[in-house]
Amino acid sequence: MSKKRVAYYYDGDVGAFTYGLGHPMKPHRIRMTHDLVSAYDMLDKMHVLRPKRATPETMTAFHTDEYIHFLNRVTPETAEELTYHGTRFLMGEDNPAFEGVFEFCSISAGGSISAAQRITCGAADIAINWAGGLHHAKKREASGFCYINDIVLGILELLRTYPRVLYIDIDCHHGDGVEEAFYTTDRVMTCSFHKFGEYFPGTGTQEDRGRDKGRNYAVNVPLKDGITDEAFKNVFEPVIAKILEVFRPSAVVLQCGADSLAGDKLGCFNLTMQGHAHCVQFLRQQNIPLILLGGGGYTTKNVARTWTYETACALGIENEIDQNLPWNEYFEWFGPRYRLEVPENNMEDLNVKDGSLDKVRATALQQLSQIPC
Ligand code: ZLM
Ligand code: CA
Ligand code: ZN
Repeated sequence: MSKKRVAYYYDGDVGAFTYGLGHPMKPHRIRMTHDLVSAYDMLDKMHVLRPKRATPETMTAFHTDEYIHFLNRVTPETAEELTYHGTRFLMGEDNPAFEGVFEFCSISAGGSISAAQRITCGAADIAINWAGGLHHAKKREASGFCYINDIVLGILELLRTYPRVLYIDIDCHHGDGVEEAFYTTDRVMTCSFHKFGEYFPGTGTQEDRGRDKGRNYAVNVPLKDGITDEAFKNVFEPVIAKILEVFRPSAVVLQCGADSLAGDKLGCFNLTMQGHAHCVQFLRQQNIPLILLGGGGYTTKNVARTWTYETACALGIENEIDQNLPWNEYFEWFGPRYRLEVPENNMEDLNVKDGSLDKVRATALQQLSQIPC
């Protein structure tokens, strides 16, 4: 497998932001990931870059002026007043007006925009921004822990150069914000794998497949609890292979939300680190420019393990990496085994039991067969 030029975006300030006591989203996991990547000596094998922070103006390529103006000035103290008593812009406890929220967003979005620029200028084959992947953010409001849609901003940057961009989302939640942004265009195909049924945000059925010119260019793969590596691969590979065949993307953006891992605090799938990373390996071998983004992931030690391993996959060195974790700043968090692994658990896979996975795959492939050649 040929070597690839990898650009890795990281801002040392990102780990210090906090959504507030008890909030499941912890920016500190980005720092844990970076520490582990560093302990594995991967930093000198790639271009490590601090992203330029996104300005309010660049954010308005997708978001409304009014929302960006709000986000740029809101503080914990003024939130009540500026949200008109919680009726606009933010979504209750999911999206608190935490200290430094705009700066956090500018780092996250700056990383994804910079990653896209690094790809379009031809300086990298793979670009990584683990602080990105915040797929729920809407044009005029925050949603589901996401304020600025760094993914949409990154894809818009890619569209300045490339005719077609494929977005793939393996976060346990539906990638609704990205789907909505590109719902009526045939230049971006979105494909989300997610838990569906009494689960946030509640969208992403296979009936939702795009509108007007974008009809059939939004692909949804709704899943049930407990999906394992094998079952996931058996739907991911054929659907993505078919998309690559009919859509022929110039670049791929993969949202690597880690709440699809076994044992996640909010997720309900049963993927191992290897099963999750298989998606990265599969896309890397297609030789199409690739952007890897973060996303969800609420059992932070497993997030750090998996995004570290996926960084190794991007570099093509995953087979050389020691399964015993090297000493690092957060070593004790990784006990009792101190290994680079996320094992599966004994939950039942409700997708396979009733053959629902076969139906979902068949429906997705049938939709894709309607894309003109
Ligand atoms: N309540 N605190 C995934 C985004 C999932 C909406 C139900 C809030 C939580 C959750 C927040 C400490 C991605 C919903 C939940 C309680 C209305 C969601 C703050 C616990 C807490 O203890 C908590 C005060 C909080 C939020 C749980 N919220 C779990 N699930 C989802 C949003 C984001 O992974 O896809 C990408 C990054 N929200 O279910 C409620 C309906 C708010
Ligand atoms: Ca998803
Ligand atoms: Zn999620």
